[in-house]
Amino acid sequence: MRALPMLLLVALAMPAQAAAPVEVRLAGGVYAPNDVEAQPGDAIRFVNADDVPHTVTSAWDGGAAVSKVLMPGDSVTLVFDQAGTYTLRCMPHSAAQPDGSYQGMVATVHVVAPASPHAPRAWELGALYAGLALIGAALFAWRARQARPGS
Ligand SMILES: [Cu+2]
Repeated sequence: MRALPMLLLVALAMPAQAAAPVEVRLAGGVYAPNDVEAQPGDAIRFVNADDVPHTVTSAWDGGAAVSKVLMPGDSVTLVFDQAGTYTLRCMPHSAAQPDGSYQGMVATVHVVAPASPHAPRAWELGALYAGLALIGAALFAWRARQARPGS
């Protein structure tokens, strides 16, 4: 029965799998894949593998907005720094809907921050500080004894 906790410890200690660079192909009038999960800082490469031009156009407002025309064979790499959900569309092959969404050649990128396996928990920090306080108290007591004349 002792093997089970050991196996769990090994599994917890395994480093997170490094994310492979994500490539989205624009082919057959669709983004493939059209639903991508990424972590903040990940780069996603969009490659036009079709024989007609497409665009990679952000369907959001703001500083990171992008619109890039990709001729056949062209590519563009976008880095997603902020967590969030991002909709990208091809301008000639998508259409705005009354509710503000888009139909047609559309891709969604979900940027999700991973839960850090190495972030210290509150009780670990507490134990660390308690240990440091004990060491400090022991040093203080030792110094006090050394300084006492005639001891
Ligand atoms: Cu297109």
